[in-house]
Amino acid sequence: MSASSVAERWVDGTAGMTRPSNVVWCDGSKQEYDRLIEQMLRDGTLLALNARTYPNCYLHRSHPSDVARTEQLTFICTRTRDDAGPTNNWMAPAEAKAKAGQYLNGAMRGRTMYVIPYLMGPAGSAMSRTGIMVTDSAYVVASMHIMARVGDVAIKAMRSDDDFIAGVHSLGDLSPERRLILHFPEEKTIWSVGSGYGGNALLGKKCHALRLGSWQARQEGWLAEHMLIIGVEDPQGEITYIAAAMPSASGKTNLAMAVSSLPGWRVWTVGDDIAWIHVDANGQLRAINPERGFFGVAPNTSPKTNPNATAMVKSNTIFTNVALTTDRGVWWEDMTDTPPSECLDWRGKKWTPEIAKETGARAAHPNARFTAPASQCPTIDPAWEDPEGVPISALIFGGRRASTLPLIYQAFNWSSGVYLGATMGSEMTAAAAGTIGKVRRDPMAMLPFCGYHMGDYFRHWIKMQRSLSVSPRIFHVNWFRKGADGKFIWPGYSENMRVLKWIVDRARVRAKARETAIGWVPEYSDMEWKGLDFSEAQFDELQKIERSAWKHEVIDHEELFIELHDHLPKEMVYERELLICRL
Ligand code: OXD
Ligand code: MN
Repeated sequence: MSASSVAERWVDGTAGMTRPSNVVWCDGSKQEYDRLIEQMLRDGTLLALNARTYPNCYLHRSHPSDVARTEQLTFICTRTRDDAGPTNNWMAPAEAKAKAGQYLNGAMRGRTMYVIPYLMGPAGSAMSRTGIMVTDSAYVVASMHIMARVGDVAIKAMRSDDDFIAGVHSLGDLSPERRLILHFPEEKTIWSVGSGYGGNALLGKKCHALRLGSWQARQEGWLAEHMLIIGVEDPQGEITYIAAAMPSASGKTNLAMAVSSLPGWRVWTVGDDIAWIHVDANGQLRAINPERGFFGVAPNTSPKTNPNATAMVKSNTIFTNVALTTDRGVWWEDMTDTPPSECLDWRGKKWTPEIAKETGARAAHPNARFTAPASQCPTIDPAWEDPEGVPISALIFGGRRASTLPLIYQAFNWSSGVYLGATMGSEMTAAAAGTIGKVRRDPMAMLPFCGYHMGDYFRHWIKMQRSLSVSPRIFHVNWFRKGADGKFIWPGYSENMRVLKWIVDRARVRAKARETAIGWVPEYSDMEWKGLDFSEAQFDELQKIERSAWKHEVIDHEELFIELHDHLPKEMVYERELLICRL
């Protein structure tokens, strides 16, 4: 493989800093993947699963202190603090490089440095972008093979010699004390040291496709979003594409692969985590999924909650921090109704239901993951790799809210939709005492992923409408509203199809709605109820808009707006004032 001279010079310079014993350029081939797997089976990085029940599947156990993204160690290193904004951790570029340089200097001694040219997005798409990352982790290389398009395809997609995001990754010594995830948007560079966890180490994903992606998107006039993409097919066979943003661990993968409870309706999967959205020559939004695989949360994935993901991970999958059953299969909490009588937990220790009862020990880590090729998803959309992307007709924002937010409402227009996305929030689940139930504002589910000032990000969203000839309809969903009895009112999962149907019908201007203070809502009779016993009274409880609660809600929005003060677009202030007037 030949890379551009800029890339080669950068790789040489990085090797000069990290001092690997050898440098290997990856070609993305199956032979390369197989060699890496064999090597990791030999050195114990991977365990082979049952070749009959889980062909070509492997288990990786991470360092116990390296199991999730570490937001407190993640920085945006712009020249000025103001460009990173108040919602990001910021470090000056020189200080960041000096600090991480200490951990990276000589970090690859005795190790191989793999150079991975990768393409985010389908081959041949003008929306796709190249990255070149180096890493000393074979697990990262194998995972990148699944999650991105690796090799020549990435080099060929470069529009110029320096048209790539440069990523340096080293496991370092895996100590959280010497871990840093650094983004230098002005230099199109990422440095990540001290973690092998997907969100920190697979640099194409959160670091490139969202943090640097959002920076590039703003410069180039597109959107890099923390959104799933689905195609909803109606009984006439017409597909309406929707992108949806929900905070991490709120069921995005389940929605991306939803099974419909409505006959004749079905969901096609384009992506489960990230959408790159451009405006085409006709002023229509079109989206690609920059990824090639799914890095999903295993716990709570079951034949009941997500039969498609369950089928998808039966082959060619790398599992991380799940439990190992006695027949070399995998298990995690809620995967089956009955737990195995014995297995090895995510750290390799004996686990039984009795031990769990006594000590509270979990079999799988709560953030245990599967890494599987998207092509194996039974509902993968035939157009998921279309270089032109898919046309987006609706956007959904969703939070996890026990009260106040109805199951579904539609924003009045683009700017009220941007306001709705900008102010979305979720109740924190397992946080420290006193904070449970507190709403964390997570604008467009991008709080940990926006690579620049959040106020400028809202401004960019508002501005996008100027280039649109058709504005997609914007909706908010909340599957998690609870009744007076403390139980979820809405059954969720496959029944969410009823909500998707109303959204599609609204986008196609064939469903009715009622105007309220916060937006358009369906009446009971506007929804399809066949096959579900759900009364009008239950629906009213689910859809109730309490003015007093909403007044508090709007007061709460102000906290974020004050934080963003001089960068906040005036449209957001107007939208808030309009909402106050209507309430
Ligand atoms: C993810 C996340 O892993 O959002 O997708 O944290
Ligand atoms: Mn995510």
